[in-house]
Amino acid sequence: MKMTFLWAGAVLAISGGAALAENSKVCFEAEKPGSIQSPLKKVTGKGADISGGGYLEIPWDENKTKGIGKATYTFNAPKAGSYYVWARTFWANGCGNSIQVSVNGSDGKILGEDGTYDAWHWVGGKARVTLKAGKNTLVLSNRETGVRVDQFFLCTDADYTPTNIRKITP
Ligand SMILES: [Ca+2]
Repeated sequence: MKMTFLWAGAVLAISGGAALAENSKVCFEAEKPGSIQSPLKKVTGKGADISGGGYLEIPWDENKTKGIGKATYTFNAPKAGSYYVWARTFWANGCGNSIQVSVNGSDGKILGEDGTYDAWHWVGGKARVTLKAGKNTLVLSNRETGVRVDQFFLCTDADYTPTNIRKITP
C-alpha cells in the first residue's frame, strides 16, 4: 500500500509541472485606463477591427506634446511569473511608430519601431516584465505622438504571437 501512495504522489508532481508550462495570458483594453493625462485620450471607435468599442490615442501634433502625459492601468494576472508584453497598435504615420510601457515600476519597455502603417497590428514579444499573481500596474508613457493602442496583452510563452482581437481576461 505504501508504494501505491508514493506512485500517486509522483504522478501528481508531474501533473503540477506540466500545468506550470501552460501559456498564462492577460489581456485588457487600452481605452480603459484607471487614470489618464492629456494629451492622451480615449477614443470611441466603431468597426469590427477595434476591440471594446474604442482605443487610446496620443494624437499627432508634430511632436509638440511628445513626452507629456501618461495612462495608468491596473490589471489582474492569473499567476506570478515572467511575461512578454504586447500591444495592438495603429501608427498614423512614419513619424510615430512606438510606445513605451513600464510594468510594476520596471524600466521603460519600447514596443514597435516597425514599418506597418495604417493597419492595426501587434507589436512586442521581446521585452519581459515580472507580474505578481493578482493586481499589477502598467503605465503607458508618451514616447511619440500619432499612435493608437487598442489592447494590451501579456503572456508567459515566448513562442506565442497574438493575432486579431484577443479575448479580455478577468
Ligand atoms: Ca480597445
